[in-house]
Amino acid sequence: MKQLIVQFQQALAALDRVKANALFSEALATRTPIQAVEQLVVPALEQIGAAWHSGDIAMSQVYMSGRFCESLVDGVLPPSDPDRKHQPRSAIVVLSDYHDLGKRIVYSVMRASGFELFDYGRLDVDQLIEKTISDHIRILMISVLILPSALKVKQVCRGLKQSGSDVKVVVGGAPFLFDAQLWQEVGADAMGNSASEAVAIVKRLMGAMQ
Ligand code: B12
Repeated sequence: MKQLIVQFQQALAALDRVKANALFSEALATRTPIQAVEQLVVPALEQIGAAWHSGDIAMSQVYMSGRFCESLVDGVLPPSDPDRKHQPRSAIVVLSDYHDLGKRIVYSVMRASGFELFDYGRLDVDQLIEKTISDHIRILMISVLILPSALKVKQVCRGLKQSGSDVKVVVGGAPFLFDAQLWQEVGADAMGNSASEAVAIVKRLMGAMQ
């Protein structure tokens, strides 16, 4: 698998869609779509990020890699499953920053696992508090890309609490992967490292709500 990740990462950095597509198909031959996404796409993008950080590739390569992976993921993760679970009202959102991939994967995997949830797209703090309250959301999933956005989760949690909402806030994304305590510092109820963990967390929260 390591070899495949390196090749996939090189194809992305070279903006070679045909090669990247072929390598992704190779991964899909022996894995489920979500395994292929989490075992190939996610680590390759992490390496792309590290290469940008060390000055080896340009931001445009990072951007194009992200966009291309979005379309690959869109193509294999089913948008819905007919057998929906009875569940508390839930929503997912990107808080403030401009990225979609993490949220898109978590959303697809949640839906593919039978959960129905609102996709709020990208919102800022006040809009998110307002929408969460007016939609009577019980489980709110927040995805962020950069640290300043992660810190804004604190304002969201405070605002929701002040308005009397009993919503459970689940967070995820790069800043929370780098700092294992951050989710508690911003007042979230749980943090997930991956889309599969998101499903497990929501199941646990649902159990505690009954
Ligand atoms: C691709 C990328 C971008 C793309 C995003 C394109 C897109 N369409 O999404 C672009 C080029 C736009 C971008 C821009 C920037 N980026 Co950038 N980017 C990345 C990179 C390389 C990969 C991110 C990614 O998409 N990963 C793949 C997805 C699938 O992973 P993920 O988001 O982590 O999601 C997974 C889990 O975290 C989890 N998850 C995610 N959300 C949720 C939510 C819940 C509820 C749960 C349970 C789980 C969960 O499940 C997902 C699937 O496994 C990372 C490197 C890294 N190590 O993450 C840097 C990185 C995130 N970027 C960084 C930075 C600094 C920036 C910029 C500020 C750069 C700049 N100077 O302009 C801008 C900020 C833009 C903005 N304001 O929003 C830093 C952040 C550092 C920090 N501590 O804040 C990183 C870590 C790079 C680095 N090493 O410095 N970036």
